[in-house]
Amino acid sequence: MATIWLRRSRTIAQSLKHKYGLTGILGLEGCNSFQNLHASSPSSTNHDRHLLVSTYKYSTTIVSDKRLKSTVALKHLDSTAFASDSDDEQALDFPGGMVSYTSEMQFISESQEKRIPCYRVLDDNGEIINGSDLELVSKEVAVKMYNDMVTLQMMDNIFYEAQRQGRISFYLTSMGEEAISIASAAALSTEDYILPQYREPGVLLWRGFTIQEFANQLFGNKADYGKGRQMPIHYGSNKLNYITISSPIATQLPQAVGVAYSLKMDKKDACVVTYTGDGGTSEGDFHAALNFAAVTDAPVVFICRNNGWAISTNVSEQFRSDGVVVKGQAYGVRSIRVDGNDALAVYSAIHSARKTAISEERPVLVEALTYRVGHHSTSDDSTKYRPVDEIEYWKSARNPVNRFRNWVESNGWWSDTEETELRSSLKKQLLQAIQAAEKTEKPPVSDLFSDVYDVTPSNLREQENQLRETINKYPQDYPSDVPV
Ligand SMILES: Cc1ncc(C[n+]2csc(CCOP(=O)(O)OP(=O)(O)O)c2C)c(N)n1
Ligand SMILES: [Mg+2]
Repeated sequence: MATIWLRRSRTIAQSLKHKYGLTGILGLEGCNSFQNLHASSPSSTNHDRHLLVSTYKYSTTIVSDKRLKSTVALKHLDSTAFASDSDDEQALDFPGGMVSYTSEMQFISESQEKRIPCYRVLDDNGEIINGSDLELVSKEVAVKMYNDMVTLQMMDNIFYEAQRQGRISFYLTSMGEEAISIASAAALSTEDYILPQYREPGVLLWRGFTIQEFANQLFGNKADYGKGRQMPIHYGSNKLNYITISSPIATQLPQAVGVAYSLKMDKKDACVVTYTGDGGTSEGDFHAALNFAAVTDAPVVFICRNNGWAISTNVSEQFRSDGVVVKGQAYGVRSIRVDGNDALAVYSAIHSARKTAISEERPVLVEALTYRVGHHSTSDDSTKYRPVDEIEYWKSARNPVNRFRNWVESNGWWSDTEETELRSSLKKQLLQAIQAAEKTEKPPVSDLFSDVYDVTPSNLREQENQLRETINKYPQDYPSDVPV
């Protein structure tokens, strides 16, 4: 098989040589498999080898001419970095870049001596640490950030209670992680696309999704953009460039790279921001996404909310590496570790990451250290697998909302009176939104069968008729508020 193929290649090489009259002009990137195949052939000669390499060079030239400019790698490993610490004068001219030799047999250590530090700007009391490298936040932005954090807290308390009362079937809070979603959203443009996991409703809130819109989705009523077909908390908004949440963990990550790549091809002044939890980084999709983003130079910011837990799995069982941040470098992705409970640090880091993603056309990985103060969801009781003291410590001593409030207050931008007014107004709005959402009609049964096919296929029409017949026959077993 290999011999036939080699003969064919030789013929092609000869005809190309005849046609173009020159031997390879490009480098040898990517030719190792070609050479390996050739080397394994017993009948190969030096002449064949030369010819094959030439063939490869011709075809690369032709293919790369046709390639879209946006697929051409702009950045390579620093070619000056390879020989700096080697006494061997020879070096390996390897596809993808030069590699120096060493006669010292040294395995790369599985860990660094010191853990990667965590960037923060506000100390535990909410005071700016002298000499901090930060992006300034105006009064208007800071007050909105704080307002939205409190709104998220209140939404979580009241919607969580609504689930406990059996009014909605499921809920999931952002408790303890309010700073990550709100501060990152504040640092972005609304033109940037969001591909969330599920603990980032704060981004929607920042972009103007109303309390009523949240309630409509949770109650799956007629006003819900998903027409009640998604489970509660799977929000989405076309208008706000927020791609609908889906439960299979980490699927949003490679999708985000695709979206980012398309923004780059369209030369948009925007990036994609995608979120994952620490648990999400154990999915293959996380690794595929980082690599895919690196090689396509896609303008995407990966934000990992490392909150210590993936339901009952602690991070110490999740990975042996120094968290998530170190994984970026292995894929050639610039990375930073941030204190996820310091809103100003998150804001500054994301502001800078966005700039890098767009102006340098490259991905960035941000690991935000935080803690999931709430249960995983309403289907979980986290006191079964973690100490209550640990939860309490993060809820009070490391609370991101209180810490940010201290800073906003110290600037004279917030007061106790404003706090009381905000909380009581939010409570009213939330209760009204729940009542209105509850009263709004449910989407009709026919909506279960629409929006997938342009023309509904006959098997689906049959199923729809069957469902109607069954509901009419056993009405007591079906919700009475769904129009049949
Ligand atoms: C592919 C897949 N596997 C398993 C699950 C079940 N599951 C839902 S959430 C979750 C934990 C995710 O943890 P993490 O990514 O750390 O996010 P967090 O809940 O801590 O915000 C798991 C295992 C799922 N939804 N999808
Ligand atoms: Mg987690």
